[in-house]
Amino acid sequence: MMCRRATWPYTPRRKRAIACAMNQHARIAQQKVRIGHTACPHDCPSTCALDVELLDERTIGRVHGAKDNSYTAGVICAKVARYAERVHHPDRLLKPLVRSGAKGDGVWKEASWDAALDLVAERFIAAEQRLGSETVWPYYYAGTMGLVQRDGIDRLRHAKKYSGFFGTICTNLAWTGWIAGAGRLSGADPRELAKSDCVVIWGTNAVVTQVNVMTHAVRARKERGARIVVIDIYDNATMKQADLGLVLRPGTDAALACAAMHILFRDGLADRAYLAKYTDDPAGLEAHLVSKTPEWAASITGLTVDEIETFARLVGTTKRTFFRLGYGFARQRNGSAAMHAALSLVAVAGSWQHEGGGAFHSNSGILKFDGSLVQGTRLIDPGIRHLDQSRIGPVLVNDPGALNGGPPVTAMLIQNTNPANVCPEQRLVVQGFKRDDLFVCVHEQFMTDTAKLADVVLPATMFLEHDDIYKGGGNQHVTLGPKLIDPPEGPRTNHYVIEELAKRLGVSHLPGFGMTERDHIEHMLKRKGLGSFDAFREVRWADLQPDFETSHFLNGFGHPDGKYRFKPDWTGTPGPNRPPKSIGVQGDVARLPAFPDHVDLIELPDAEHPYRLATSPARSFLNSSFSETPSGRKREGRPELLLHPDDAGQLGLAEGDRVEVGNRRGEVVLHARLFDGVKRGVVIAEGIWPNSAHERGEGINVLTGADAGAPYGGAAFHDNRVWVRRAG
Ligand SMILES: Nc1nc2c(c(=O)[nH]1)N[C@H]1C(S)=C(S)[C@@H](COP(=O)(O)OP(=O)(O)OC[C@H]3O[C@@H](n4cnc5c(=O)[nH]c(N)nc54)[C@H](O)[C@@H]3O)O[C@H]1N2
Ligand SMILES: Nc1nc2c(c(=O)[nH]1)N[C@H]1C(S)=C(S)[C@@H](COP(=O)(O)OP(=O)(O)OC[C@H]3O[C@@H](n4cnc5c(=O)[nH]c(N)nc54)[C@H](O)[C@@H]3O)O[C@H]1N2
Ligand code: SF4
Ligand SMILES: [Mo]
Repeated sequence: MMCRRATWPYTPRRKRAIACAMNQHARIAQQKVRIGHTACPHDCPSTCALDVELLDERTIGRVHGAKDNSYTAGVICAKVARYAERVHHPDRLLKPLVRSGAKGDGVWKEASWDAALDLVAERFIAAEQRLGSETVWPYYYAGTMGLVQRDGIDRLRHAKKYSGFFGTICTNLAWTGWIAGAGRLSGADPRELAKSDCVVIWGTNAVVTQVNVMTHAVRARKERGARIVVIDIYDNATMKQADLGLVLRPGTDAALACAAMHILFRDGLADRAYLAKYTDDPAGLEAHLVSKTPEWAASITGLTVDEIETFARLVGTTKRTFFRLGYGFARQRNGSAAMHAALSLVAVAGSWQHEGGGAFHSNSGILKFDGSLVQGTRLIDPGIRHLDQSRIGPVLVNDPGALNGGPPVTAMLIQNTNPANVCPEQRLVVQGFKRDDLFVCVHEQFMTDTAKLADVVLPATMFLEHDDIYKGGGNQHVTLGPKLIDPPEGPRTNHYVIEELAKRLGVSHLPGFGMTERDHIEHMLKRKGLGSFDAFREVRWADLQPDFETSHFLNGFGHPDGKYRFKPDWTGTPGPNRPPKSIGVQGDVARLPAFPDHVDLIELPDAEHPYRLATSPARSFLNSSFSETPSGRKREGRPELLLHPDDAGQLGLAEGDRVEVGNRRGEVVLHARLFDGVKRGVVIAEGIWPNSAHERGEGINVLTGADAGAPYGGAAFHDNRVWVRRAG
């Protein structure tokens, strides 16, 4: 049969179908409904505990935040509250599809599950026979954060010695900077935000990306009169809530941090007793900072000296200052150094000693589960080459450097991610996916940009339809997500696909295979001392926050000597994001600063590219997800470029004009939105729209670079030099 092609815009028929489903839910919701308990599976630091209205065995109503979860506190984002739009969407994939035209043509033949899986296994075996096991590259990310459905693909790749996956796209620049200083990826209890007197929200658009941060921050303001500071590159939704909003130039946060530390030392506000006890070289730092004056930082950041002085005095005189450090400001080529500099300010102020003070970025380091069975970690062959997730473009066009000495990739299984849309250097990614000698199987919920380029598409269940367990990144809970409704006829779980392929590929006898989702969850819970699946279902979640001393590093930071490092070992610090041997340290490590400092390791504007572009998140989308739901699409409107009115004037652009944004990697057409909450020379494109929502069918990531950030890799999504001009 001929299947659907691109689905934009919504046809009247689809709109009617969705409206009809929503009305039905509204009607039924009037009656008393059952509530199911689960966790949000999406790639969002909040990992909210959810109460879901269950209308019948197959249908949900509204989704609510669990009121009795101390982090979620009853609040979730609008996009998940309306999850009925997504789970009951008429465009969900329901049948395995096999390509029957040219790649990307949108002509498919339906297949049975068995036939589709047989075909995938056959092609994987043939590829392996031709070029060895490393020619197969399983590729996945965090579309679901469930430990079983997300990580099971690892078990298959380890068992089969397929190419390794170095997952860099999101966390590497940020985590590396944090761990370089603190030695461990954990921090003050994020609920302590509510007990602070000053909350610094740094490089995260929390209102949009992790709304629960605001719940606790606003509580501090209401109950204690706390001041909220927001540091970003534009006056975004979070800054609108701030008492002090600092709009700086992208990639200059380290300069602000250094000047603030300079002021604390200068004015006797540095906590010298704390520094002597807990840090590696406070005297060296102080000497280094002598030249890092507010005037120096003002010229780099574009902030006024007054703004810098005000900020420094506020954090230096408010003991309970809580720094909530986000990912966004680290998505620059100097992002690891920026994260480290911001964290160093926390140490100089001595904020860690106080309840409601200190800093938080991620709890990944405290929420470890035993991956021996689900990920098959015992099956790892250390000799297998790894490939960098963010460098999929260069990998797929056979760039020898990106292939790390191994064979070209000729077969892929993709779950929980949409690389043809979200990865940098999109032109290379798409060109690679179109290679005739590459076989790609995509397991998906929707016909994404990546699925459209596949050879086989398998329909996937959604989180409400399968069992899993979730750990928070931005909170301290591990939360159960049991199956609450039956899936429609057709979609199957990631776990099913991995198990079925394992059988066909001859590895199903190895440890970790042959277990159910529940078996895996129960194994992990038991190893962690959290009891059985059924017992955990009753309690719903566990709070794994370590005690105050540990959380605030008062019994030592994570390095062997227990000290915070102002002088990081940029290439020798261990951590979860350290590159495997076959990849090694990345980027211009020689330019990383010995002490916290600003380094111009960013795409500086030049004559051809006078503007700096950031690709910040949109409120109603979550990465590449939710662009399919009608309310999300409606709220976001169309792909736009925020630019300063004076820049627009100079370029002869008016509100709504078509504008071309480009660089050596490509060009994209957007619509101009004049906005004075951004520095001149900086432009913002919010949201990763589907490629098909753009004029030429190419998305914003045509403009972003796949060169790995220093020292441990990562994609600098907000660090792009571009030209901006009226579109022809
Ligand atoms: N609604 C929504 N929620 C999301 C997502 C989404 O796409 N949409 N994505 C999810 C994912 S995967 C993640 S990792 C998290 C990320 O969430 P965040 O930690 O919030 O990180 P980002 O979304 O990358 O960017 C946050 C902010 O950093 C700003 N920024 C960019 N460059 C700089 C800089 O140099 N300095 C400073 N100070 N600020 C800068 C951006 O303009 C943006 O306002 O959010 C998750 N939640
Ligand atoms: N320009 C620009 N690009 C960016 C960013 C940016 O800020 N700017 N942010 C980057 C970041 S931080 C990240 S994390 C990446 C994320 O990019 P993606 O990994 O693409 O993000 P998601 O939207 O979370 O999930 C992808 C897919 O997983 C599918 N999925 C969800 N659950 C399941 C499941 O149970 N089974 C299967 N088989 N599929 C499932 C969804 O349908 C969705 O299509 O994007 C990066 N790209
Ligand atoms: S805020 Fe994040 S974790 Fe919470 S419901 Fe929304 S997407 Fe899910
Ligand atoms: Mo992310």
